[in-house]
Amino acid sequence: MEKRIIHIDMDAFYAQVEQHDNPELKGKPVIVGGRSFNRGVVATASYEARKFGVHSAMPTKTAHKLCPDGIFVHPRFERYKEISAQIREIFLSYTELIEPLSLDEAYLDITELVSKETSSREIALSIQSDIFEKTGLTSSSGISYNKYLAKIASGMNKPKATTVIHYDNVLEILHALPICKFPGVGKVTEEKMLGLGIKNGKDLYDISKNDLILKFGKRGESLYNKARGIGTNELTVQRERKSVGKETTFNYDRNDDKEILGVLEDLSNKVGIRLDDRQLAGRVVTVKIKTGDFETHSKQMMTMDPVFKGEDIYHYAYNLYHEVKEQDVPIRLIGVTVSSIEERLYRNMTIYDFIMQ
Ligand code: DCP
Ligand code: MG
Repeated sequence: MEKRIIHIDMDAFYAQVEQHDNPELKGKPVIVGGRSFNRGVVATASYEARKFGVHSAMPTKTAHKLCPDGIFVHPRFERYKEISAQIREIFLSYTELIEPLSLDEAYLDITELVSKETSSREIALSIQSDIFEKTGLTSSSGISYNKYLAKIASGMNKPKATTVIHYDNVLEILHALPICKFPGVGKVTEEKMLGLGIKNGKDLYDISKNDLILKFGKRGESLYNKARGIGTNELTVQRERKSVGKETTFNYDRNDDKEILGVLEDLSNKVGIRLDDRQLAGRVVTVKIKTGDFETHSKQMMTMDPVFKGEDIYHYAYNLYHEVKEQDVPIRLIGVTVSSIEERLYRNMTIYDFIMQ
């Protein structure tokens, strides 16, 4: 059966986050990356900066030359990860068939969600609007019957676009596509292609499979298929989560129980929120510490009931901490994990509660 795959990719991700969090940067050429003039590299640039020719992986020095009025910003990975997790939650509210590719892009298999009443385009638009509502950020999506075509589609009309490639228009689109836009064709392959006179998908289409294998070895066949709209539609879905944990590394070694327990309580609450959001609970709590001289120690115990509330997790974590922490040995890291995970039938009830009623 024909599948419907969406590829979603945030627009100018890091730069857009910086513009969102600091409205003074809106509408301005923002360049995120290493600010060191001699060694820094651009991670990404806002669309305003791209007009000057600035792009990912370019040395900061070159970006300065091309765009002297650019605003150079250091990346804040924690923030990008946080937004990535929010986006993941939105995907999960549609389907569990998700293959994340990086912080800002993923494939979703929405075959089962498409119906007479709801087209794949409508589903894509709805996901994009949920993302905007939750994060204030725009994204682009591509829809097709396999993965690499969905990825090509999402890049075709960026930003804020939704693009469909189907059997009727696939060859027309692929023929006109510059060779560097084919997934898997990096800088080196592009150079080699251009050297052989292959500038676009049409040039690639016109080369025989044998010649491609001769020139590109094992990848020849895949390139031959890519020129023809042939590719896999099977997602590599992440395995079900086996544990939920949080840890903190201190900026100096700590020994004060009260202080450390405060952090442990905070971590327990965060783990609780994550479990609760996913309607999960777990039967084993583990506390891990790393001492100032990098020794790792951990202790775990079974819980009476499956736990998911921060306060319950902390109750176990508190006792485990006292078992694992040695007096007068400062620690640099503490973490708490809940494992042996199971699903909760109802939002505020564990399966156990349910059976007991
Ligand atoms: N990134 C990076 N170094 C690269 C490429 C990307 O650090 N060489 C980071 C910064 C990007 C993020 O990954 O914001 C996502 O990469 P994309 O390729 O999706 O690029 P953008 O989201 O920035 O822009 P686009 O609108 O083209 O997707
Ligand atoms: Mg992107």
